[in-house]
Amino acid sequence: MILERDLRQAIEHKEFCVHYQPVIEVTTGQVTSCEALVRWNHPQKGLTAPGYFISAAEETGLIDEIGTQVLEEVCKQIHQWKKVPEMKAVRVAVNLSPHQLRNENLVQDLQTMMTKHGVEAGQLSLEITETLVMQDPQGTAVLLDEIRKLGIKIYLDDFGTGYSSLNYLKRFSFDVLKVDRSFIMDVHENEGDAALVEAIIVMAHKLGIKVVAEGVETIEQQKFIIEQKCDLIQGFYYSKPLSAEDMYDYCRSTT
Ligand code: G
Ligand code: G
Ligand code: MN
Ligand code: NA
Repeated sequence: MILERDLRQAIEHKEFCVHYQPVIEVTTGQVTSCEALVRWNHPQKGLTAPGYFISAAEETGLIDEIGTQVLEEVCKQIHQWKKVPEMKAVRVAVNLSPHQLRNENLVQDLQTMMTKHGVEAGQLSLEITETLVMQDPQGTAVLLDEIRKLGIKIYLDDFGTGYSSLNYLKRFSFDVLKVDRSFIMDVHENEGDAALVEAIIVMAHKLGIKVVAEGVETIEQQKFIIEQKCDLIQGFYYSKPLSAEDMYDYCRSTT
């Protein structure tokens, strides 16, 4: 069990770091973006994944401060990568918890960090979930418009697992939709999943939204996804989440 005290101490000691999972653009085969995934470099347990601490961070509200550290780290990294030919076009998407979207300083904080680190429009994106949108559709719509004005693209994460109405897809004009990995898992052997994934991609494209297939692990899944004209692919088939250094090596080896 994680204690609030431990999390506070971890924030104070800056024990969080960020890993990056490459996202491959199907038409070029290049890494054009990645997802930032927070890790806790725990003094005893070593590097731990969000599954271990995110819910505790959300319940205590400490996710706001962790999120700020993550955004700061990502903005710094974008600034570093801008100097490197293989990395300067790689965009970074950061996950946001519902709690963070309710923080009234969010837009100001994002603006401040982008200016401080010279992050330009298009370099930073945010991933939010359907659950979050559902909690306050009206308020979220207004907020997302403000965020978009900063040049930040909005991804709808874990698509298909929540309870949101299809109507939201139209109303919120998301830039990118991420098909949840539970639909991808059996896509090449389950007709129902195949039909759903196919339909999601067609629908998104008609609405002008790009699609990421998450959790692609095998060549069979990859082939199916490409046949369906999915735009982007993320998953262990290409790479697990990597440290910034390893991400650089990965991009260098694929360009
Ligand atoms: O344990 P695992 O790595 O599978 O957990 C991934 C989950 O943690 C995903 O649902 C992802 O959205 C969430 N997550 C990863 N990094 C961050 C982050 O920086 N902030 C927030 N709020 N959630 C994150
Ligand atoms: O909820 P979200 O989509 O943000 O979760 C991202 C999580 O999914 C990360 O923890 C990442 O490690 C995990 N992930 C990424 N690719 C794969 C994959 O191909 N298979 C599995 N099982 N998990 C993956
Ligand atoms: Mn995500
Ligand atoms: Na997801």
